[in-house]
Amino acid sequence: MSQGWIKTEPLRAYSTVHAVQELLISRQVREFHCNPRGDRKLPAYKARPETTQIIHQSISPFSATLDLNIMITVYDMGPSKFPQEIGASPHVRKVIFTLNYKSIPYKIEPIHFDKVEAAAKSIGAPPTTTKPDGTPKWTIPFIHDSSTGKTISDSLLIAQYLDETYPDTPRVVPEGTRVLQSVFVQAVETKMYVLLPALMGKYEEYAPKELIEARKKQYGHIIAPQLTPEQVLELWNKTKATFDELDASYGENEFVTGEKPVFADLALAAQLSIVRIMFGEESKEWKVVSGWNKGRVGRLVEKALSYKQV
Ligand SMILES: N[C@@H](CCC(=O)N[C@@H](CS)C(=O)NCC(=O)O)C(=O)O
Repeated sequence: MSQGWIKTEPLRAYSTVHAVQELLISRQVREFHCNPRGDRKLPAYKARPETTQIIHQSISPFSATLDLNIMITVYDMGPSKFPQEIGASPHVRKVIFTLNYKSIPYKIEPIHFDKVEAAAKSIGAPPTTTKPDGTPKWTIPFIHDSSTGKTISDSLLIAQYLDETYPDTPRVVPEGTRVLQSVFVQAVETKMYVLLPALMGKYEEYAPKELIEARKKQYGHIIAPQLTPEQVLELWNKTKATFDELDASYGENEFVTGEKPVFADLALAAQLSIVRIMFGEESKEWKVVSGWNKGRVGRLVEKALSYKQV
């Protein structure tokens, strides 16, 4: 998803009332997110450190946030249009599932699509790829870890950094598996892109406008303006077939490298959990997807979701 296109639509203008309303909503979202069962005492809101203040002033109306002495800040594309989700990027979910699996506390900062580069530069996050003209390109996710002062970009590199920095947590990029995991994750993403035209309608309800516009520019050539029900069904069947093909490679293993999940498993869960988030747990779409790969997809997403944010 990261290749090829740069969006520079101006940030929408917020009236004061609108900004305050959004800020309140964002606080509710954060409270829900940080304290879903109401069993954690929430400290008072507090101004953020100087650098982050600058990001916030230039990026979004979120100018206040909770300070839970959390060391890791995860930057996500957002805000999502679903009140229960702060950000909207499946790539970021790979990091969130990894942090939850490792029981490492974190907070999420949503960034407007057209401010990713500015935000990344202002905290020193390295670029992850290049634009068609050869200049550097920044993508979400990147994280900042205040305990080490480090800023890391790219979900797999973030996972590896977390393994190395927090060695007492379960390892997700075991020695010698990074390249293979990277190829697996790219393969899963390629399989999912086949379904993209069938998901676009729902995606528009979920993701921020700027991101939708960007994806339309990026994938306009494959997103047919009007799909017939037969064409939609064909896309679903094709995608199911390519995920079912994966099953044979697992042998007796439940997970990619054996009995415990690694980054590749969490990344697969992250990509496919988007269907559950967008359509709902009870939807026919999620029921179908959770059966893919001999039911492994459903089990994997359940497992990934069972690791809660600490
Ligand atoms: N391999 C990267 C992919 C990251 C990626 O593609 N992120 C998207 C998030 S939706 C992005 O930031 N795209 C920016 C753009 O397309 O301009 C990772 O896993 O971190």
